[in-house]
Amino acid sequence: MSCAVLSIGSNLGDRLAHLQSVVDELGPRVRAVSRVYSTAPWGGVEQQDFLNAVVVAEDENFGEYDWLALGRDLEAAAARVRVQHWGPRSLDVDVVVCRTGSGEVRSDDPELLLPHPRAHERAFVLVPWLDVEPEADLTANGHNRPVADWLAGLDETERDGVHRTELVLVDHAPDAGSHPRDRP
Ligand code: PH2
Ligand code: MG
Ligand code: MG
Repeated sequence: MSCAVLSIGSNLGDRLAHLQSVVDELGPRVRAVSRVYSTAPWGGVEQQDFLNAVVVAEDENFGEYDWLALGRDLEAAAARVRVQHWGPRSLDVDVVVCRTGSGEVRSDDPELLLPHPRAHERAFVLVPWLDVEPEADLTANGHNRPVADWLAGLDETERDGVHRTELVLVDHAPDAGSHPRDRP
């Protein structure tokens, strides 16, 4: 059994549809879905704004590499439909943290670094994550801190680039009504 916090983003083509494809494919594994945020591009490459969200998912039979593989399959599916040439991402699915019965997974594999080594620097990950897990914490640079504290420590400009939208990802899971985002 494992539970993954997934950061999903798109800045090419039908951005919302690309994000929705992740929620659709995860199906009953979805535990919570954040709101959708419009976010300024992070990392210095001039490109279109992204839509970003965070999904928490659980699967009895999944380990961390299964989440990685699923993410890559979804990225490939979105790219096949939308991307004509090199450029911004039609869909990016990143595993931020993965929790199992024996605790949070640490991984030094360059293919799957866990926890995600840049998550604590990215308001486009931290803000939607707090929607669905307000009490979450995250280890970075050897420090375990509440996600809210990592966010508070970021430059104002970084936080100001993240805007909540009215867009909603539709979760078809049977208990979708009990998700935090659906509460008044
Ligand atoms: N993903 C990147 C690079 N920069 N910026 C934002 N705002 N959102 C992203 O998802 C993103 C990015 C490559 O993974
Ligand atoms: Mg990424
Ligand atoms: Mg990625």
